[in-house]
Amino acid sequence: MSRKLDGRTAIVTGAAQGIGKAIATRLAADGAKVIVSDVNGPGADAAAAAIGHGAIAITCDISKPDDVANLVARAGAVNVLVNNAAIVPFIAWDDIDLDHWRKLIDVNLTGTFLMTKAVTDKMRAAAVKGRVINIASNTFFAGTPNMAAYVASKGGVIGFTRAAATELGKHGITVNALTPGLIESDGVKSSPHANAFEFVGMLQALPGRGQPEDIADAVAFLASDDARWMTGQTLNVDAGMVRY
Ligand code: NAD
Ligand code: 4PL
Repeated sequence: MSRKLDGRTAIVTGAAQGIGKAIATRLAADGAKVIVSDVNGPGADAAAAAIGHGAIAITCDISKPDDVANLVARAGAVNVLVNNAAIVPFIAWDDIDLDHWRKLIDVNLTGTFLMTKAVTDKMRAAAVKGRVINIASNTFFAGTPNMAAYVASKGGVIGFTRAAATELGKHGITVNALTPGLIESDGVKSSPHANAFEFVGMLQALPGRGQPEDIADAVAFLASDDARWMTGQTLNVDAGMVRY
C-alpha cells in the first residue's frame, strides 16, 4: 500500500459506517491520521477502534455550528476534509413535506458548508495547502426517483464545490466533488434502495454492485498530490451509469 498521506491529518464526516468508514480506512492505510466523525458517537468510537493507525473519534452533527466548532478546535492541524455525512432518504414525492425538505438541505448542504468554512478558515490561518472532497451523488445527473430533496441538496453541493474552489484556490486549497452511483453501503442495505441494484445494474456499463471501497479509492486519489492540478471538478464514480 502506498503511503501518500504520511504526516497528514484527515477529517471524514459520517464515518461511523458505510462509505465514510471505507474512506477513513483507506486514508489511514495511506498514512493519514484520521478523525472519524459522526453524529452517532458510539458508532464513531467503534469505527476508529477498528481502523487503528492512530484514528480518533469525535462526535459531531455537521448541521450544528457548535458541534462543528468543537470538532475543528479538537482536530489540530487539518490537511484533508472529506464531507461525506448525509441523510440518504427513500421517500415518495407525495410524502415530501417542508420539514423533510428543510432537514435534508440543513444536513446535506448547510452541514457541508459549515464544515468547509470552519476547516478551511483553519487551513488558511496555518497556511496549509489543504484538500476538500465533497461526496455528492450521481442522482444529481439522473434525477433519481424517491429522493427529490436529496437530489436538490447534492446539486447544491456541486454548485458550492465550484464556488468554494474559486474562493479558496488563491490560498492553495482545492475543492472537488465526487459523485458515487448506487453503493452497497450499510445505509443502503437497510433501506428500500437495496431493491434498486438490478435496475441500476442495467444502466451501468460495468456489471456488479458498487462497494464503499470503490468510492474510497477514488477519494484517496483526490486527497493525494496526484490530484494537485484539479479543483472545482466533479468526478463521477458509478460504473458508467451516467455519462456526461
Ligand atoms: P450511510 O447512511 O450508510 O452512512 C451515513 C453516515 O452519516 C451515518 O453514519 C450517519 O450517522 C452519518 N450522519 C447522518 N447525518 C449526520 C449528521 N447530521 N452529522 C454527522 N453525521 C451524520 O450512508 P452511505 O450510503 O455510506 O452514504 C455516504 C455518502 O455517500 C453520503 O453523502 C451519500 O449521500 C453518498 N452517496 C451514497 C450513495 C449510495 O448508494 N450509498 C450513492 C451516492 C452518494
Ligand atoms: C443511483 O445517492 O446514486 C440510489 C441512494 N440510486 O442514494 C444515492 C442511485 C441512491 C444513487 C443513490
